[in-house]
Amino acid sequence: MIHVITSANRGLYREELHEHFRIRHDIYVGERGWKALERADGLERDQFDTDDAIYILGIDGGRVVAGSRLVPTVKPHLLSEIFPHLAAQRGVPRDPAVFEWTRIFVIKERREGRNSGRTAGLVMCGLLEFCLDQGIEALTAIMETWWLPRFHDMGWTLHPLGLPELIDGSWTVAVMMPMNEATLDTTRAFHSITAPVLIQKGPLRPAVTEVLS
Ligand code: A1S
Repeated sequence: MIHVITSANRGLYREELHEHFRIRHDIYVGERGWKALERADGLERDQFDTDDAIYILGIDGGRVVAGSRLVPTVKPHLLSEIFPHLAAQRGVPRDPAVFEWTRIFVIKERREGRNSGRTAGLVMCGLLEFCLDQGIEALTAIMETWWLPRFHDMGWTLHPLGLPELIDGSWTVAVMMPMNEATLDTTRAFHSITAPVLIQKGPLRPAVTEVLS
């Protein structure tokens, strides 16, 4: 199932969070070859893995199988600090109801291809459920353009924030994606998911109101 981890319930998930940073290093540094993220401790963490970061993790039988990160756009985030030029046309959104989505992964054994992708689909449904529950109205993301048909097939709306650029050999674009019930419905239908998938254990931290204070 899909679990949400914030600074409020992090104590319940110490091992899983550590495992997730280790898997991120394996995948982003080892598999994807993003050497700028390499760290001697073998844990991929950057300056945006702060107390404000929210993690949506797929955990199966105590094992982390998938993950994603949300960061409030009113705080420093990847688009505002590193890639603002990708939002040259519409500007970098900074809004308490808009979060930046980064670091989606599925471990290799659970990858299933674009037309099924059930584990990835569970993460996306969990993410949508969390956003709707917390009043998060949209996500921003920086993505390689191969994602575009995939989101189109799932019925998502994507608003480009600027023109695509070639980054490390991949065409990359920044987008804003509204989060709403219709998108949750079409994403569930695409992945044949019929019920809520998100588990919220322990104290909850209201995502939107918290960053306002
Ligand atoms: C963060 C972006 C934001 C959204 C947050 O038609 P198909 O079935 O062949 O399509 C496949 C692949 O071709 C395509 N695909 C995956 N990785 C690709 C790549 N590096 N370049 C070009 N195309 C790529 O996506 C379809 C499905 O891929 P999959 O791996 O078989 O299955 P699954 O289960 O849907 O998992 C997709 C993800 C992206 C989660 C998985 O491949 C993964 O964890 N990759 C490593 C982490 C990663 O690159 N994350 C994106 C960070 S940008």
